[in-house]
Amino acid sequence: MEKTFVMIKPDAVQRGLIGEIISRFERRGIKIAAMKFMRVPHELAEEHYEALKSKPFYSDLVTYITSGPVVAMVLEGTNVIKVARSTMGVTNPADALSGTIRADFALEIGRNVVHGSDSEENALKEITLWFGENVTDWQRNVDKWIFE
Ligand code: DAT
Ligand code: MG
Repeated sequence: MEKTFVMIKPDAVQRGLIGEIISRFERRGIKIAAMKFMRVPHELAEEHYEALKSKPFYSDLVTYITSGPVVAMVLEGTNVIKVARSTMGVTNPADALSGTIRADFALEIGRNVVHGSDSEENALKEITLWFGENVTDWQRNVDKWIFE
């Protein structure tokens, strides 16, 4: 079963959207494998967004992500990397499809409320960076009604 790293960003936490966002993943059938509420240390933010270091918006991005607590999660399910991102919507909320998290709760690219890993390689990297070995392997009783 595939796993991905998802983060509820500081704007969503401040706006009281944690429950709403987690509900959307839960209702879709996605399983939670790890979760923590935390302030992001500067070095962790820099490492997380290392691939974007040369971008003009990089320092704003690091400031944003360290500006308040976040909820970091590992989610699990069939094709969950792709499915979590489609539940979130595209990067710029202005272009996101109605019904996605970013379209329903955000307006601007620099306040787009959630993060989700974009590939198997990055999912593995981000899960290790944020959680190390602290990911819970468990069976849900409803799994047989969600996974074929
Ligand atoms: P995503 O978060 O959809 O995977 P990304 O990895 O390309 O998008 O970028 C990471 C974050 O950086 C994104 O959520 C918001 C910010 N960002 C991306 N492109 C941007 C841009 N052109 N201007 C400002 N912020 C941007
Ligand atoms: Mg990305």
